[in-house]
Amino acid sequence: MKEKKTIITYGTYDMLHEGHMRLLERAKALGDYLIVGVTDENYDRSRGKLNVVESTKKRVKAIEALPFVDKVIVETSKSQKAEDMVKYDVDIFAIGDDWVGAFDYLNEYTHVEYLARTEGISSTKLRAENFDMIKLGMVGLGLGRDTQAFLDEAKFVSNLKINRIFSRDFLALKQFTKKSDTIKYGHDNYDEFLDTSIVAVYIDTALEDHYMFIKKALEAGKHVLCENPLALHKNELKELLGLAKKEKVLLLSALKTAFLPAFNQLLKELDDGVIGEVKEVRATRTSLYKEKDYPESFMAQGATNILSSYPSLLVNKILGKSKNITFFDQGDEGYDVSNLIISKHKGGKVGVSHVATGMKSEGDAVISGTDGYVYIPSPWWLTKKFYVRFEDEHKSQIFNYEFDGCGLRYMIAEFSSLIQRGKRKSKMLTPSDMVGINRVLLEYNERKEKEFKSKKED
Ligand code: C2G
Repeated sequence: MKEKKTIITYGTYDMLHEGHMRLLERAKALGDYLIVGVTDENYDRSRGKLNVVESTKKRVKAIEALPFVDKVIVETSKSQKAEDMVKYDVDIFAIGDDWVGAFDYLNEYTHVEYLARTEGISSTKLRAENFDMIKLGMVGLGLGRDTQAFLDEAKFVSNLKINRIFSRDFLALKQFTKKSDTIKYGHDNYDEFLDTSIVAVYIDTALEDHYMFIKKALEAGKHVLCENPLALHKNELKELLGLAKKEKVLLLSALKTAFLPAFNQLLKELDDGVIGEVKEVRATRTSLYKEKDYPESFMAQGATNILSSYPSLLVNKILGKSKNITFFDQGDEGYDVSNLIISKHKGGKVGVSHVATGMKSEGDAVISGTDGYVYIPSPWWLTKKFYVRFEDEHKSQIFNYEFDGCGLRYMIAEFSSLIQRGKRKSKMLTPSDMVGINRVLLEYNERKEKEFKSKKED
């Protein structure tokens, strides 16, 4: 006979409330020793909980402070529960009855008990009561990305309302607002649009207009989420980030990959040394825009301007800022249709980014380390799964973070959550990350310009 009966339960416990506490008290009453697993941010996001406002640290602290809790652990993946049952020799797994049936598989390891949930209170309700609704306006009618996809994904983010759109194209605007079930107000005057009650904008226009649209929005005190690249010329991004700081608003680059659960897990694993010391990062992104319905002017921005932010994100996040960059470009109509970008980083580490709009290639990524490598299958920028492989193939691991939709919801959730929490920087994509990523295409544009000038002089 065991001396003490161990109970375990799990949850997010965002904005700890009476419903949580009552459940924990009753769980403890089932035995002698209560272990509480608090879900971490990344796991929550991967299981669709996008709107959690408190950090893992804060939530763990709140649970630790409860007198009836004996031990707090952090839950990082779906498979952890079964492992914990064995590890802690658990007698009872207790959880609210909103989960009835979902954890029956754990009966193989322990006794599963569903406890009645407290009616009338929830974190969702508290968040709605405690945080203002964020009104967001869209700028541009889906040039680089489908406007409707953004709206569909935004529905998964709470406390966010999108009901206005700006476009210079009056006819397209009229057609869009007529059809849309959410956006009823169309503006063809940007100043008037900024003068409304919106607090934030999402910009998706022709690349050369990003800088001007961002600048005006920041000056009007609006938070900005903008498609890539944020700026095409030297010093512009730094100026915009300085302006955002001065206006105390958020400026975030819409690099959706940076906010995906699998991508963040990958960075964590690399930081923990899963493949030893990283020596090289290779990533490819190609897209034949000509086969889609894109205007010539968009194509004329060239492969580097249109696409390099994605591989640069991977390279910069893992290897840090680039020290010197070599470009091997191809193109014949004044802009590049392919560019192999090789960058050198601290410690002699190498980044290899390949972008193309005029040829097709495998869009995968490989990160090589002293002990092994990570392989992210195509399309790596929609990171769902990655493989960690070693010389000894038996040691290989697969990390799987499948997600629904096109992945935009994680980015939109981060943007809106930062605004709600009064934060002006994202840890997932810092201002310095944004500057490092932008630098690659700025260098390329600068060199092209010099080349062009010297040719003219000849
Ligand atoms: N709960 C409750 N009454 C409420 C709200 C929540 O009894 N009004 C319970 C839930 O049933 C759950 C616990 O409090 O047992 C934590 O709830 P959440 O923070 O919402 O976490 P949840 O998503 O249910 O975590 O691994 C995570 C768990 O599988 C589930």
